[in-house]
Amino acid sequence: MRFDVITLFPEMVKQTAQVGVTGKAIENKIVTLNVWNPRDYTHDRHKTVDDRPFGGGQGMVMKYQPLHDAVNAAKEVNLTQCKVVYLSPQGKPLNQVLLHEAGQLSQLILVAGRYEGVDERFIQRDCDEEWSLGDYVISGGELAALIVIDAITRLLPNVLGNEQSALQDSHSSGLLDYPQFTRPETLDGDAVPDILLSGHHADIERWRMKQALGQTWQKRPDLEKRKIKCKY
Ligand code: 4FV
Repeated sequence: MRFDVITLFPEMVKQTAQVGVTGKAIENKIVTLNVWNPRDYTHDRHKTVDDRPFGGGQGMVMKYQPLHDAVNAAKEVNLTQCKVVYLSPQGKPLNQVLLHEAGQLSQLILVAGRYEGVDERFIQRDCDEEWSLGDYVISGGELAALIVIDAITRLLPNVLGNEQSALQDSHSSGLLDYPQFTRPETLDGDAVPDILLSGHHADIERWRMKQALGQTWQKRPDLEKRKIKCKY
């Protein structure tokens, strides 16, 4: 799968993606990552990518033309299953279902905004969808793009050591995760649940499912059961 990120901070994206699961997936050529800086598609001496908002208001808005040309450059590879997504607080809330579907694409072009955002005509004319990390504002869309890349990459075949672990991730099953424990067995009298030391795998699985259901009911009753059939 190919990821392209349109960003004013290409190095931030490239360097962060080289770490951990995404870095390994890039090294193993399971995913490729290309970054495109709108500033490289400006035609004025000052390489202007933003301007003041019409109608007044604070901050600056990213101009249409550099963004448009950067997206076109990313599209030149001409992969069929391609989607252009703008990351913003106005977007569709990110969740595992949306990310799992995106993992079926050949190319995902992620547009990271800065300042107060981008010219609305760019969203309407050049973007297929708008996605949001959540109902809050961050300084730039790069962190959102990196989260999308990480969350999709771990769902791809042969990325995680044990493919099942993507299936068992919380939210992949539509439930929150069960509690995890590791050594020491007792921490100031606070012991690991006996069942986990029993070696009875069927009983442990049953206990874990009950815990996941309980955690979900208690912490996130809003989660309907999102049964995801991963492709492997
Ligand atoms: C955001 C979010 C987000 C808004 C202005 C970047 C910032 C600046 N992106 N989910 N929430 N973006 O706050 O994705 O352009």
